[in-house]
Amino acid sequence: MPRELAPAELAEATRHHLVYSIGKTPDAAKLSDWRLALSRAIRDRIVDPWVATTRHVYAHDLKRVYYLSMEFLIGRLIEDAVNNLGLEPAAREALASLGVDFDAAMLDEPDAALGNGGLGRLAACFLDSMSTLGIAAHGYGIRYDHGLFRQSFRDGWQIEDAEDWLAQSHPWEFERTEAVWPIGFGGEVTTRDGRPRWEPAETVLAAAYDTPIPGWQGRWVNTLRLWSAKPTKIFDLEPFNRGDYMAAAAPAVLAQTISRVLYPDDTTPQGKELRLKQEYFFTAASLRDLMRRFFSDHDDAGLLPSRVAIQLNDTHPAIAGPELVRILMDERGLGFDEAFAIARGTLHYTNHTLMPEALEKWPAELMARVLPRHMQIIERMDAAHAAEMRAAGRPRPDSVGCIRDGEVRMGDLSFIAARRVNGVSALHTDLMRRTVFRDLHALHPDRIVNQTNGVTPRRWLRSCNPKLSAVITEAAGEGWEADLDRLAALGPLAGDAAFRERVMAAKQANKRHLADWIGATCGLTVDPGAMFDVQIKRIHEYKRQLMNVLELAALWNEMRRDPGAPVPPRVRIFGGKAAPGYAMAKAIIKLINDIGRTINADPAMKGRLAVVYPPNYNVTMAERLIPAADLSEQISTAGMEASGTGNMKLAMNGALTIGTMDGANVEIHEAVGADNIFIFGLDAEDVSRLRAEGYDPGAHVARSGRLSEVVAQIRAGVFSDGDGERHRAVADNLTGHDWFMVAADFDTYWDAQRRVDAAWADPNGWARKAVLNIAPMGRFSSDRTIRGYARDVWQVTPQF
Ligand code: 26W
Repeated sequence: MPRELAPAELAEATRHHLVYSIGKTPDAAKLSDWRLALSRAIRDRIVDPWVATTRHVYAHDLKRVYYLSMEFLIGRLIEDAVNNLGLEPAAREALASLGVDFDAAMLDEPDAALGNGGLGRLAACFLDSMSTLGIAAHGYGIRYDHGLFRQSFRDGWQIEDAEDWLAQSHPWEFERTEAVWPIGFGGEVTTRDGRPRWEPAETVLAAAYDTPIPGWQGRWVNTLRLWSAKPTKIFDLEPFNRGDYMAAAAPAVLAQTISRVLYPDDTTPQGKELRLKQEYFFTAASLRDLMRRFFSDHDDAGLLPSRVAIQLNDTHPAIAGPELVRILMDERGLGFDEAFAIARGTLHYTNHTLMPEALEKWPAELMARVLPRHMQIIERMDAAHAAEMRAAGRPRPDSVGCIRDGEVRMGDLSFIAARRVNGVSALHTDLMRRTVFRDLHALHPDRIVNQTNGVTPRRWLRSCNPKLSAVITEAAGEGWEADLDRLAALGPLAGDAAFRERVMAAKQANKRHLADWIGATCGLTVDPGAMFDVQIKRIHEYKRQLMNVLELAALWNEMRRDPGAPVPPRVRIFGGKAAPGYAMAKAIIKLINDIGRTINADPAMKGRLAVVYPPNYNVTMAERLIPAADLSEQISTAGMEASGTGNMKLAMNGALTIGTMDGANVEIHEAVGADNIFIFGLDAEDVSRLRAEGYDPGAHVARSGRLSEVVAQIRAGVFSDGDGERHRAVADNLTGHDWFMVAADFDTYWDAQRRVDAAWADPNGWARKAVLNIAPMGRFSSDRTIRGYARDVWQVTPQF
């Protein structure tokens, strides 16, 4: 732990950076100048332990972990740094002495939105845990100029605008001009002295930017290295002299396009060439970089599996298999079998979704055109695997193979090139073995293991919910942030009224704070005494925001029909973005905003029912909403949400869950007990059985009076100024197709919500359940998850 820092010292360091790093005098400084200056002062405190960590790893030749991910949904870094270094009180006092509001300064930093949702945020939580546990790890990704788009609503429709996190300088990164790698594309494969030789047609440079990742208490600092694309030739003078300025700039623009923007899809790959180039660009640069580091103090490539573990965050970096084999064969002169064996000893693959449309498949002709040598190697790896299985007397069924119907299947490629393959919740891993990877699992029965997701309690409890954290420290003592199983100490206190009072007082204070923010930003007055019912996640049909809003409309009908009905006041809060090309998800957003507007405009609902949908849900908004949530909506079609991580964050902050037996909800149910969660609906078996038997959504709608009433209202334009056409697509899909079984689960969902109402009517009982949701959450810390990866996948020993 860096030595204590007095507020005055930090104030002086901040003032120094304001003048000498930012170039501003205190009287002229704006909030962002002070925020940048403080960031520099804090960063100075991170560099020493960073250097010490790097030296320690080299000195002890620790096995290294490389986490390759197209996405790192980091959010703001300033609060992480301040909290992990234990500098929050000092920083708050230091800024106050300089006349600057600490909270405002913290919120002034733009989110690094370098991810879409669950997969990207998980990668960020893992970075925090790997540093906290003292694992020698690097994160490798892309330094997008523009992260996930900024969402706004125009008349209830989602509008996307480019995000611009680098508009101001990013104070936490260091440009590494010495770490620049040429990355080739296209061209052809020739033979030189008997060995294949790839001659790329175009080359871009991958330039490294390092961000230090301090763990809890700053004892260990790992590196996140993000690659930015640069042109080999910055500027073409010849066309410029001819006045053809576009041609002069074109090469640079083209090269930089590779790291220009994050693809905003979190399910259906667009299959665009640029996306494949992005995947190869960062994967190849990362492999070059880690191989240089390996060979800087090892010379036997055969040692790689024992000194390096590479984790592929889904199939997006799957080209790492062929690239590693290429480098070992074509550049280090190894034979194919040895190269392939080394790759299979070093690579590990995590699957995050079973959605068929989300499994990446690249047209073989595109792969052969963009990466001709890799296409050759993929064919060789595939053939070698088939031969190996034949030799083992377990010939591969036709369903298995990296290349099929003219497509390269990145899931199968990742599986055959990996030592371990893991799912992200017990149910998901089980379904992997029984569905998408059934045949590969039969061939390699010990390769698939489970590593249930987790979240970092530093950001998602300590930092975003200081009020509840103080109550937890009273009960569990100091240090629970890095030993979350200590939350168990709260269990016995669930029966202690005074303790419950303190937990709910923290919740109430967070709700009042959020109500003020909703008032200021959405212009809506909400009652902090009402139940805050929250569904925050990407908009997707399988996550069933539609079922949520249909139940809401049915509740509105009920409350109007029977004003005396014992329905406690609720504020239903939505947050989430839809992929720009996902029409049905965007239609669902419009329906939510239309139904919300209708309910909020109904005088009979004042103080009884309100709908809030703040635009541009992101990490910082999650940190604002989660501490104030009473009810957590985890209502996906069973078998479709691989894990979920928002469910863990909300339960950790004392929200009760209403949900299906899907993903990690199953393990949350196990942890909190059936009395402290509201489970409903079909489970994964039921869903596949109903699908097999033939599912008739229309019949289900007809059988539900409440649902058919709402569908009729939608068709009649009740929520759309009488325009029955506006939401026709949603209504038709629901009654005609309903792949995600909203109609089948609607009535049990309604009943579960009424069970929630009954529980809410007993504040002591609710408080007790809230405490019994927090207490067992230790197992959902990403520290537990990373300890699992270290033991079962990477075979590394955490230092702490
Ligand atoms: C190529 C387009 C694309 C991009 C991202 C396809 C799929 C993805 C991700 C795998 C989608 C994703 O974020 N999956 C989520 O991963 C979380 C972390 O493991 C899980 O908790 C969620 O259940 C899962 O939906």
